[in-house]
Amino acid sequence: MEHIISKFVSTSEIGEMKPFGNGHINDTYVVSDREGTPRWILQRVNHLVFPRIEVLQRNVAIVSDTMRERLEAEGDPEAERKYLYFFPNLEEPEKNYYHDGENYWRVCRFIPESMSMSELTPTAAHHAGAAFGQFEEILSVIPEGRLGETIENFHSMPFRLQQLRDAVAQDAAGRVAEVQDILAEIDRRADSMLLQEKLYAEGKLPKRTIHCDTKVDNILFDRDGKVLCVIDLDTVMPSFIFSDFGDFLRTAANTTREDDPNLDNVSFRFDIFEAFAGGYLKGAHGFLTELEIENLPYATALFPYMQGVRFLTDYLNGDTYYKITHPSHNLERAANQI
Ligand code: ADP
Ligand code: GN1
Ligand code: MG
Repeated sequence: MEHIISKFVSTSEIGEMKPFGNGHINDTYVVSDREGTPRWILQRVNHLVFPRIEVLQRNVAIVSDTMRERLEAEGDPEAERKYLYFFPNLEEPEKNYYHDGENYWRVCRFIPESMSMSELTPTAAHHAGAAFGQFEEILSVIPEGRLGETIENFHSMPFRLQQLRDAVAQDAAGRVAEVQDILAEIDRRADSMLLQEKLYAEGKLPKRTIHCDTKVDNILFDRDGKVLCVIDLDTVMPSFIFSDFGDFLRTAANTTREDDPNLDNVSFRFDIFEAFAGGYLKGAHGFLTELEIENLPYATALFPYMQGVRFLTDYLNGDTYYKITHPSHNLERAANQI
């Protein structure tokens, strides 16, 4: 590990290193300096999920530069804590990652005195809404075609349903028989969930550069519940704004965590919905169309549904995508979301 981080930071500076956060995809470590102050985030990028690492790392650089330029233009004194900075590879400074022959690694600046919050107050949800709306507004200056697609069809509902059907047909882990009820529930709702693709095909819905993974863990707050920084830029790409609205509420408005197996605990917090929607409309009002605004409630239903489909697909495939802690984990997550 020390060998890897020394590709980005001089070894004489490096102290302790510990696993960090609870992302489902990459392996994340916090690295401290010799005084014990956390200074860097080291990540092993999951290249099974993100096979096009060059495209991915170019995208995150473009996005973080765009954020930095805006913050600096506004003269924000806290700018350094409000965007992700990726360190160049010391041996190949044109690259912001290191390939050790097998794995891909990157290092970004640790955002000091920041925290993830899984349970939000309405005020914090309002700030988060404004932050994601503003994030989309800032990224709207990136010319079309400049960002590559890091995962194809990432939030396409027909594609995710097709993946589920393929998983059912293959039954790789021999689990299809036990999930008939939840499959029937998914089937019953499928048509109504395809609205965004239908509106897009009719030329009524635009694609915009959006975050595409706005779960509540991907926003860092300061000690007063104010948003510091939108993180996890791996999936920033052109898609429908419903993703950013729906995926945040999927996590933040759930009265429990996304993998709570006790479904009695799962409910929807309207106070969080109202506060987040208010903040989002404030941050994004300059560019949203009437149709986008009208369909925000649909987005709120779509994302738990799509996530349920994705978790169930992974369960049927034998847990090849999301990190799990026990064999029924993906099934519990799917039931919770549906
Ligand atoms: P994953 O794609 O696996 O979710 P993330 O990039 O979201 O990976 O990182 C995982 C967690 O690590 C985040 O939820 C957050 O808690 C923490 N984290 C990531 N980057 C930073 C950073 N620059 N400063 C502080 N914490 C961070
Ligand atoms: C993954 O990387 P992380 O944990 O922030 C996933 C999201 C899912 C989420 C479900 C690249 O997000 O799409 O919504 O898990 N990221 C990828 O918790 O697939
Ligand atoms: Mg994350």
